[in-house]
Amino acid sequence: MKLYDGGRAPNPRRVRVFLAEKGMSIPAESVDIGKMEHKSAEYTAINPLQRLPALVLDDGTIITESVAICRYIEGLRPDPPLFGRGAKEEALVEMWNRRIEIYLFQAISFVFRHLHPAMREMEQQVPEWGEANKQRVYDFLQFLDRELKDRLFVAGDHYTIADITALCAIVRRWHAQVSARPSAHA
Ligand SMILES: N[C@@H](CCC(=O)N[C@@H](CS)C(=O)NCC(=O)O)C(=O)O
Repeated sequence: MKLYDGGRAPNPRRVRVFLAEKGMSIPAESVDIGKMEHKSAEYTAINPLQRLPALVLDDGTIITESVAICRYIEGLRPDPPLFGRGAKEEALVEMWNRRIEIYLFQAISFVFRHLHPAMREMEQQVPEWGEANKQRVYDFLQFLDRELKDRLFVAGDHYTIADITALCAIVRRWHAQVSARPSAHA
C-alpha cells in the first residue's frame, strides 16, 4: 500500500490525522503541490483529476477522495470507530462530516483559492466569489459554536472524522489573524 501525500494541504492532512488516530502508518510519497508535481504525467496516471491524496493498494486499486481513503482505513482497523457505530451514530457522523465539508471546508477553500496570491497559478481566481464565501464561513462558525455548547465533539460525544474535517478546514494562519483582531474578544 502506498499513500500519495500532499504536505501542508488540508485534504492529505485529513488522512494523516485519521491514520494517527488509528495508530497506523502507511508508506507515503510526498507530492509537492507548490511545485505542481500533482500535474506531472506520473501522478496524473494515478489520479487523472490531479488532486491529492491518493491511496494505491497492493493489487493496484487506486482510491482517491480523502473520505473514501479514510473509510478504507476504518475497514482495516475499526477501532477506534471514527465513522460512528450503529445506524443512528453513523448517520449523524455522515451528516456532520458533510455539513463541515460543504459549509466550512469548501467555503474556506474558496476564500483561500480565490483570494490568495499564492493560488493564482492553481485557480482561475474570481475574487468576488472568494469575498462572498467569507461571510458564509463566519455564519457557519457561529452556528457550529452554538451547536458545540451542548456536546464535546462535532458529531456527538466521541471524536470522529467530522472533527478531523473541521480541524483541517481551519487555516491556522487565517485563524491566528482573525483571532488577533480586537473584535474577536467581543
Ligand atoms: N475531494 C477531494 C479533494 C482533493 C483536493 O482538492 N486536494 C487538494 C489539496 S487539499 C489538491 O490536490 N489541490 C491541487 C489543485 O487544486 O490543483 C478529497 O476529499 O480528497
